[in-house]
Amino acid sequence: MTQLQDLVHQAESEFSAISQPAELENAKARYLGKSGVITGLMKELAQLPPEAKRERGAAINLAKQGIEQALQRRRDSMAEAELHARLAAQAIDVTLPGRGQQGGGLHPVVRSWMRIESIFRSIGFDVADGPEIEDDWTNFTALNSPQNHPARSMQDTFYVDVQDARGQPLLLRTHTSPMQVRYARAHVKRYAGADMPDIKVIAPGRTYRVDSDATHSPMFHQFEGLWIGENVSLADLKGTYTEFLHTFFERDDITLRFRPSYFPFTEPSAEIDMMFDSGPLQGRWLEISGAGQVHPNVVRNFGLDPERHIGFAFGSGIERLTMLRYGVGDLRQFYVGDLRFLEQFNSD
Ligand code: 2NL
Repeated sequence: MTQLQDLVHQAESEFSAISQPAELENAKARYLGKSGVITGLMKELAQLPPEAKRERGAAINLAKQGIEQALQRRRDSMAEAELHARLAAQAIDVTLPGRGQQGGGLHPVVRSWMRIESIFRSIGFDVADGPEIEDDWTNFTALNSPQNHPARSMQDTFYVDVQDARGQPLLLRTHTSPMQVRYARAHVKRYAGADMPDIKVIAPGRTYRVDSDATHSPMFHQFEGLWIGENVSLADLKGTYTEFLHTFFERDDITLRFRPSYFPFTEPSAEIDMMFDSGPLQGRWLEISGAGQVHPNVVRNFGLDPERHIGFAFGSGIERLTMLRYGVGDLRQFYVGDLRFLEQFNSD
């Protein structure tokens, strides 16, 4: 092998041992640069006779081309390696199997809420709606709650730092009653006394109280019922609530008990207790609702004469009814959003 072929091979193996572009450019200078090996050989040509000069010059040129090609090959392969490395680093594994479509479901409290609405609609009740941020008059005063009632204190109620037209701070409604107050007043105004149909409405929704432990959540769901007419009695309350419980729990072997109690907005007032006559909860009295005959002051605040209009109201917790229907032991399960809990209610 000639000295020039050796030189080309030496350059080739030197280039291929290099992995950094800057090093490759240094190596190039050693062969092809101003004081490089090839340039040196070219300079030596001057001393040769013309015939040998041409021959030697052609051979050096060939070697120079060989080195330039080796350089270009190494540049190309380095660029390609760099591209591969970049693509590998940014790779998206398109072979990963998809997660598929997850079926959503309704929250158990919402399922109860919907069942309650449809049961009461089926026996002639309308469904009211209203704001969760209420004014003091509609949430408390209209419902005959005295100014010094503990429910009106900062410790029991979430107040909002905004005042209403009467200069009272707004609050998060502490019960669903204010929806019924609004509904009843709008109803009375609409019929202006002439041939007014009964007020027969339920009001389901979120309510808020400063309270949090195993059996109390600062936000919970309630539904209240209100039936006012010229001849509505506590017998109607008993019939209505019994019918509701039988339909809600899908069973007739339930015993009800009305136990005397006190609420500012009803007189007389009662707690409604229920008992399953069979099954795992058999024989245990369960507090299920508050109720009573609507207080004359509340009837007056609806814009009606309590000597002529009379009726009843009740209020129950939707979480509590849902726990009894499905056998849920801890109220807090409803609020943590654990799918292993929630998924159990998607098929009833
Ligand atoms: C309870 C007590 C009750 C009412 C709610 C009511 C509503 C109006 C007028 C009069 Cl607009 N009363 N609602 C009456 C009695 C009891 O609920 O502790 N429920 C869980």
